Parts: sequence; structure tokens; C-alpha cells
Amino acid sequence: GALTARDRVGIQDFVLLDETTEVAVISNLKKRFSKDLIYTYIGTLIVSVNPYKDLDIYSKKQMDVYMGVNFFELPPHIYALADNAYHTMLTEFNNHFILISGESGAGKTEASKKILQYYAVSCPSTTLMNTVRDKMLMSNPVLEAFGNAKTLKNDNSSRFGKYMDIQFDSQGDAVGGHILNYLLEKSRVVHQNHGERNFHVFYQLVEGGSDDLLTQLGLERDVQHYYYLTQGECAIVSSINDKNDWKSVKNALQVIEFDETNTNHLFRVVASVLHLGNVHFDPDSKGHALLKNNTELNWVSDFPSQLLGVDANSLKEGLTFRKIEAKTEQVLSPFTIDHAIYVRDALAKAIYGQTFTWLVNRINESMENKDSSRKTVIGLLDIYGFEVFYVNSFEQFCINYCNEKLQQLFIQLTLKAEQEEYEAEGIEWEPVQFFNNKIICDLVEEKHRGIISILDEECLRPGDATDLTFLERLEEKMGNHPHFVTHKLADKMTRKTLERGDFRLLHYAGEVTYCVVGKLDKNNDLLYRNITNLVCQSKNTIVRECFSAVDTTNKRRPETVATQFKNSLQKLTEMLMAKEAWYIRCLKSNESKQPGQFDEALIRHQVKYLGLMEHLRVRRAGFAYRRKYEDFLKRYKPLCPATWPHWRGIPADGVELLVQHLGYLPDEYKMGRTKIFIRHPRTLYATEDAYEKCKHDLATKIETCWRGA
Ligand code: AOV
Ligand code: MG
Repeated sequence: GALTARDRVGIQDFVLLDETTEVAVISNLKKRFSKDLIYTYIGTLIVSVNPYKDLDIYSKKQMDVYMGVNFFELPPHIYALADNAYHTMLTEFNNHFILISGESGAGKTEASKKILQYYAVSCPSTTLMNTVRDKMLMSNPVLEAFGNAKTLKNDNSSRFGKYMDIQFDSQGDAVGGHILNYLLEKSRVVHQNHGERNFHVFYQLVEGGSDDLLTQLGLERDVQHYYYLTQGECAIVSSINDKNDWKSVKNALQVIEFDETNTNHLFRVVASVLHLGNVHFDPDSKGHALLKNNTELNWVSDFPSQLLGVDANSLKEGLTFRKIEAKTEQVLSPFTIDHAIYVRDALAKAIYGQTFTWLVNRINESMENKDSSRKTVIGLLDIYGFEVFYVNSFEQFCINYCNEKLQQLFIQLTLKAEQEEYEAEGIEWEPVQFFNNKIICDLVEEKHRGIISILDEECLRPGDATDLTFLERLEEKMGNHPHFVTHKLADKMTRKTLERGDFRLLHYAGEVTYCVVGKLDKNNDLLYRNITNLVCQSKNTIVRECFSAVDTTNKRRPETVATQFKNSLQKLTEMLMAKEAWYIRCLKSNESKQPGQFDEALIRHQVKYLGLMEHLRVRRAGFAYRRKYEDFLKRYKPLCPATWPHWRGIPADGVELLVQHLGYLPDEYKMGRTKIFIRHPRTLYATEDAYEKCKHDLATKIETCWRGA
């Protein structure tokens, strides 16, 4: 017999599956993936599977197709979600956000870029606003150059969290933008694991910068020459064209109106980091650090280039001595080589990290809409995905904690939204059991008791606190927690041994072994005062601006990195809770970044931990399907003589007539205040099939008439 559309391309909306088993869900995903159909709905949520190849579904033509069209009438697409959010925003005049989640390499950043493009290209616009849109679009290549890097999981991995508001006026014009950035993985500036790179911008500059520019910055056109670029031993990556990317970045900087001075100073910061990395030390007779030579240091400081424009002797002193203020005099205490390297790296990380924040601020100024009329926003959240490496450190701890928080947000919002909808529509509901990861969030962030608190305590404890004493405290306090595993318990619980310096967390997305080495330092993130004072006087305006803002007179200890991060995530969560949420859940199709490969075990794991099955069950718990009366009527009115071609009464009455004509049984559906709720998907199925047949008959009839004429 003839294949129905359902057999050919799978089911567009999981809610309509006959059975809600994991097997059925995965087989549907697989069927669609093999046809390059990477998007599938669960209601209005989108599940996306990374195709690892360019699909011809993001053209202007495609955008036009999805403009203003009813959500369920076209094949699933992120444009449909973007458009639905946009029109809801316009009609209800409220704020929205799109939560894009999934593990590292699943396709979050690509999805967020495509949605931004959709708004920039397809919303109505005036010439004036075109420049704002261009700036919004062009913020991407710049921030990616400075904030993304090749990791083992993703050749273009986001190493910072990003939340971008797109602001719309009451006409629906995109009129401004604002970005919030979260914790950049600064340690990458000075160290990369095997198979990974530093941030893209360094390679772009060295490969793509003009001869003149490189001469001016004292750089050689050879990435292998730079210590900070070569630790991962993969400076050249086949999928990345640094030379071309450099051109895009330079062009983007112009669009976002960076003037010559700013651009120039920005490149100097980048170059000075490269030079700093090549400052090496030799031991003197007592084992104290001595600069190997002055060449690199001179480039960084005041001669001949003024990359940073600081006094060369002071910088040299700062890198090799600690100044201790005694009662009446200053004592210089010389560094060991390790200590000198540590201070050098701290300086490089600090100037790069501060410059990144400065960059975001400048971009925000350039996208700012100064008009005070009321605006609504659609926010795009694109953060670093859950990641597990061979060695996981402070950075992975923060990244995975962040993902834990977003999963919690998702759980709260989906449960909440569902409950509220039934309540608002006056319909009874029975809750579905979720694994609630709040227990893991608490384990990390709880006041006085969580891992971050214990880490902070150790950081603040004077005397003999070390990474290992931190681990001991953790084991004392967390030893019995179901999601915490120490090396003492590891064998019994999971039969996987743990090294002495490790602890393991059982995250919602899988277990991760964290190494405590360096945790205290990274959490403290301190720069010696003499170095801070030095960079405060930098002749490089960016650096001076960044560090003068850091208040050095304040004697109170600044908050630790983890605590700042925790607080910023708390603020983010509160801000998002006040908006209407839309979801894109990205799945990684395979670990080798290959097109056409659908790794079932990998997909199953993600379907599990992303809670897709539970989400599906919640959607179907009481009533699998709901549709606004108007929309339901608009689509299915040809199926009933009373409603075809027009229904002139109240939509709910029309729907009632329609479903009675179709023979819906009384317990198959409920009439809410604004929507019809349908219990079983098969009911809607039958209706949908009838609709298809009716459309087909109609088309045949028209064709026959036409032929006959
Ligand atoms: P991520 O943002 O989720 O990872 P990306 O969006 O950077 O992942 O996607 C990783 C790579 O997968 C991209 O560079 C593309 O090559 C490919 N890809 C993703 N989505 C698509 C798509 N829709 N069409 C074609 N190719 C795609 V991370 O930032 O690492 O958490 O930290
Ligand atoms: Mg990303």
C-alpha cells in the first residue's frame, strides 16, 4: 500500500506518537535524522539533532515561508518557534526567552545564531534600524573570536556564557540589543590540554594580520613560536580557517563602530598576551627567578612598542619579586621560577579576561537603543554545554554547575507552566514524576553547606589551606551525600577507582570526576597588588580602563570566582522566571563530529537526562493536545458542513459542533476557557487524517474541473 507521510518522515510531534516509549521516541528521531529532518516537536518544544553538515533550510526563502504561519502547519523548524515567540510577544506585549540547552557540541550556538538571523532578516525594519541589526549580527564573530576555542568536544566551543536580549518596539521592529556574559574560561589563555587550542583570536591575528600590523606588534607569523598557542599541539585545525575568520572579525569590528584607537589597543592586548607567554625564566645561583632576556618583556612594556605601555623595570620587578610592606620599609622577596610563571600567567589571564568584559560593554553601547519608549524583549540563552573530559577541573565544575541550574529552571518552568495552564483553563491535572536535580544544585550551592561554601571557607582560611585540605573538608561534610563520591567510597559504590586528589559528582547528565588541583587558586583568582597598580597606569586605554574600575583601595576581599558565578546565575534565573519560556533541546548525534552518523546509545543517554520522556509524559498526562479554539477551527472547519466555509459564531461553539460531527466521545476532550484539550493523540490523528484526505479530495476535484475545462 501507499506510504503515509507518517511512515516516510516519522512523526513531527512526539505528542502524537502511539506509544511514549523511549524506543519509539528514538526510532522516530532516527528515521527523521536519516531524512535530514533534524527538528521534531514535543508540543512547542523543539528537539534538534546536530546534523554536522550544512542543510539548505536556513535561506531567506525558508524564513519567508515561516513568517506569520501557524506553528503546527509546517514542518518543525526553529524559525517556527522564533516566529511563534515573536507573534506572541507582539499580541501579548510581554517578554520572552529561548532556552537553548544540550551538551557541548550539540548545536546550541548554531541555533542561537540562526534565530538571531531570523529576527534580523525577517522583522519589519527601517533603514535606521538596519544598522542596529547589523551590529547585533556582527557582535557574534567578534565575541566568538575572543570567547570560543577548539576543545576535544567542539571545534568552536563557547567558553563563556551568553544571554542576549533582542529588544522590539511596539511595531515589532528589532531596535536594540544587550548582552550579559558569564564566566569566561580564562585559564585557557595560559594553558590548553592536548588536542585543544587557545581562543580563536590569537591564531587569527598571527595567521591573518597584515605584515605591517605584525611588525608593529612585534609578532612573528608563526603560531608555533608562541608558548601560549602550542601546548595542545594542534594550532592548525582543518575545519578552521583562521585567515578568513580574521577578515570577518576585522569587518565586524568596523560594523560595531570600533574606532581606530580602540581597534589598535585591542590588538595590542592580544599581542601582549602572546609576548607575555614567551617571557621565560632562568634560575640564579639560589634558585630564584631571573628573566631569560628582555626582548619579550620590552614588547609588552614601554619599549619599543608600548603594547601595554607600562614601565619595563616595574614589570620586571613585579614578575620576579613580591613587594612586602613591612612597618617602615618595603622588602622585596624573590620568586622561585614556578612562582614567577604563576604571576606571569595570572597577569596574562587578568588582562585578557578584563578585556573580554570590556569588549562586551563596548558592543552593548553600540547596540543600545536610547529611545525611551516601551519595549519588549526576546532573550537568547546560549551557554557552555555540559562537558566531561579526561581531567576535569574548576572550569568544568563551574560549567556543569551552570547546566545543572538551567536543568532546574527547565523543570520548574515546565511543571509550573503545565500546572498553570490547566488551572487557567479550569481543567484537572495529575502530576508526572520527574527526577528533580535540585538535590545536586543544593549540593553545589547551598549556603554554609554546599561545595562552593566549603571551597570559599578554605580559600579564606589563613595558614595551611591547600587543595587537599579542601578535599578533606568536602569528604567530611559530603561523605554521605547520594550524589557525592569520595575515593574512600568509590570502589564500593561505582567500582571505579578514584585518585586521592579527586572527587566525583553524579550530575543529572552523568558522573564527572573532578581533580582538586588548582581549585583554591582559581577560585581566589588574585593578582598581586604591585601588578594591579602597574596595569592601572597602562598607556593602553583598554587596560587602564579595565583595571582602574577594579577598586584597589577597598581592603575587603573581593568575592571568590565561584561565588560571583553563583550569584550571577541566581540573578539570571530570577530574570528568566519573569519571562515566557521557549525551549530548544539540542542533541549531539555522534562523538566524532561526522555527518550521517546517529549514535543510538549517545542519543538515548541525552534523551534520558534532558528529561524528554518526562516532558512528553507531562504533555500527555491529562490531555496530550491542546489548541486555541480559533486555530483549531481555522484548520479543521472544512470537515463539518456547519463550520465550512465560515463559522460566524463564538469559536468555542463552532469547535463543539465540529467535534460532535467528527464523533469525538465525551471523555476524549475537554473544553477549557480558550482552548480545546484532547486526551489521546489518536483522536487528533484521525482528525488530521480526515483533514489530509479532505484536502486531497478538494485538490483532485479542482484539478478535474480544470482538466475538463
Ligand atoms: P554548542 O554551542 O552546543 O557546543 P555548536 O552550536 O558550536 O555547539 O555546534 C558544534 C558544531 O556542530 C558546529 O560548529 C557545526 O559544525 C555543527 N552544527 C551544529 N548545529 C548545526 C546545524 N543546525 N546545521 C549544521 N551544522 C551544525 V559548546 O559551545 O561546546 O556547549 O560549549
Ligand atoms: Mg556553543
